[in-house]
Amino acid sequence: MGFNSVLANLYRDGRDAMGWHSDDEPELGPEPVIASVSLGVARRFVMRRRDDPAVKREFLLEPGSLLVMSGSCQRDWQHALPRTARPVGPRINLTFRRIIVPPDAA
Ligand SMILES: O=C(O)CCC(=O)C(=O)O
Repeated sequence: MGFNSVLANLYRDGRDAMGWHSDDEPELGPEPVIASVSLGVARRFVMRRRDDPAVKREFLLEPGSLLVMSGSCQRDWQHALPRTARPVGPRINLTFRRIIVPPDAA
């Protein structure tokens, strides 16, 4: 089972950001594998547990990095790409996913 779609996000500068969310849309299935490739400037990527938002993890997503989220990650964690006041250039993020088409929609 490979990926069959990719979502591209452009962050023009540090004012562009992504709020807290999980990639838990029904069309992704119960335990989606999300492969996230970062290009451009490095930006902070933060995660927090849904059942205890005080539990956080933080990663610096460098250009060329690959972050894979799988298993219960989307069910148990939210993630975000915070704004930054630092003067930073553009960043592009590509997230590869598998969209599962429900049988009655085929
Ligand atoms: O830009 C990123 O690294 C995060 C993107 C993201 O959260 C998403 O596409 O769901």
